[in-house]
Amino acid sequence: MRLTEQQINQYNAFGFVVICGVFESLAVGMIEHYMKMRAEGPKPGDTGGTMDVPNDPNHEFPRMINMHDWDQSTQYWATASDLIHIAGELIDDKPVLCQTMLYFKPPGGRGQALHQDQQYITIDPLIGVWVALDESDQSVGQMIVIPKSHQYGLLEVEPADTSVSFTNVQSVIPQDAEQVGLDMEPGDVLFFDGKMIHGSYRNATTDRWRRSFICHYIGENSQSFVASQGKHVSHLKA
Ligand SMILES: O=C(O)CCC(=O)C(=O)O
Repeated sequence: MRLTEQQINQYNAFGFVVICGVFESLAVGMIEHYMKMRAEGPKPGDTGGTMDVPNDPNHEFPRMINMHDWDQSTQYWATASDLIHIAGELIDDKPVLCQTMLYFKPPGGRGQALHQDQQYITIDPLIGVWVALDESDQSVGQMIVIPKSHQYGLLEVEPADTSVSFTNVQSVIPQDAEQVGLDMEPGDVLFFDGKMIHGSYRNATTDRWRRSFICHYIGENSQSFVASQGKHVSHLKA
């Protein structure tokens, strides 16, 4: 699959692009695979979110991380030629997988406060790849993006509202920023720049899941950097 010039321009100008249907034939099987894996019990690095909201269903279905280290299917999907190819076109380098995650987001589950991925992973360029496994719309806590926010550079972090976010840290959001929700179908893929502000709100439904497969890639020529004081999630003042 090759991107059009318009898709590449959209990524560069807005910090993200959605490519429809890339994983359409895989979404159902992936849900089955990860639900079975989740039912096996705890996995290394599980994140159920802050404990101040004990009834958050994310505690029962915590987000998995770096499954590609111990699960062959994840390794296969995360290096699927379409993802690698598109990521490579967008960062103009050979992509290297650096992280995988599976966010279950059951009915009622909290979202993740708005942030820049480089407030977590200090390597540049960095590209996030978010694969919708279920239909994702406003009521299930779809992905929220702030178009063009990659142009702000790395921003400061501040405490997040943990009544709606399972993480306790977020980006300081510039005043003129406009939040846009992305409606996505199973198998649609969002590619986004490591500095583009994004996140999600609570799954407000009682009967729908919002599962997503998330990969992060750096380029072979990407470089590590040190975030200035106050701009990395680890700098959040207690
Ligand atoms: O899936 C979400 O709601 C947020 C995921 C996210 O922000 C991320 O993977 O960096």
